Amino acid sequence: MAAVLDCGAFALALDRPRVMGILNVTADSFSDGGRFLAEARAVGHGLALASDGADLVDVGGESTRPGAEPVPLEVELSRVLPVVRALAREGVAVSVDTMKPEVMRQAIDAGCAMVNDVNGFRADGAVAVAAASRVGLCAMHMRGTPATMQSDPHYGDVVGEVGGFLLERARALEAAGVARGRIAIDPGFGFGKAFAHNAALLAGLDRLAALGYPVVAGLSRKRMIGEITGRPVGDRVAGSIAAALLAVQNGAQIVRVHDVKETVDALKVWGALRGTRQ
Ligand code: HH2
Repeated sequence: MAAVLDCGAFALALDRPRVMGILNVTADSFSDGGRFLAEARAVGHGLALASDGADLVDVGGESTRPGAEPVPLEVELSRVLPVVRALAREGVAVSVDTMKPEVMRQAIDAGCAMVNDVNGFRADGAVAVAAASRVGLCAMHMRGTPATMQSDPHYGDVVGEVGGFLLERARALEAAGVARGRIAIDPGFGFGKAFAHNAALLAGLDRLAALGYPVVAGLSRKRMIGEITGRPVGDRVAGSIAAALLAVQNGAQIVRVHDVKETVDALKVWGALRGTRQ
């Protein structure tokens, strides 16, 4: 497996777990205030995530929560591009969370370091845009669409099926000319998965890592954490950190989180003390 994830202008060394900080530029996150205020707040938050230790800042302009409705192209572009440009100018490694090839293309022109596609580069033209670029690529597994994905998902061997899908997507990218060292894979916790499926995927991350691509895991504040702790979304930091540590222990190289500072500290302690004996 590559010791480095090639993200164009950035080389992400995978000698220790890396943290992708989440920056949502969605209507619900920044509904109050005008567009300038929303942009300024988004950029400020992105810079704060980077100074808290995020190796990548993942900018998303379309919510993919279960039941979420798609956002029109122009709206997504107007939310995402100014933020990508401003953060890239400050030297932040920006990842763009989008399913739309046109958003990918313009975000790449604006200086992003990675494209993170929850749809696994399945949209028409997505693989071609990825192949024409030099940025890092995260291909995620999702069953169905955000509007429908949580209606009674079924799998036989969830780890095998998700792994098969991710390998097929990675090979589709490589067949189009993408170097293997630019590709990361993500099982997509909560995307068309019931609790038991998420739990099996977390336990089986080593099988996904064995496919030979760095594994990204996004469990932060998700419903699964709420189901275990009984806590609302705003009160899931400790639960999310426990899940991030388990993900890393089981084979993930990059964790996608809201609470960067806390997760970075937890990973430092885990990294320094694991394996030590009395
Ligand atoms: N989860 C969400 C969005 N993007 N990307 C990757 N690679 N892995 C994930 O698990 C993942 C993702 C969830 O999105 P949403 O529900 O919109 O909320 P948030 O972005 O705050 O996590």
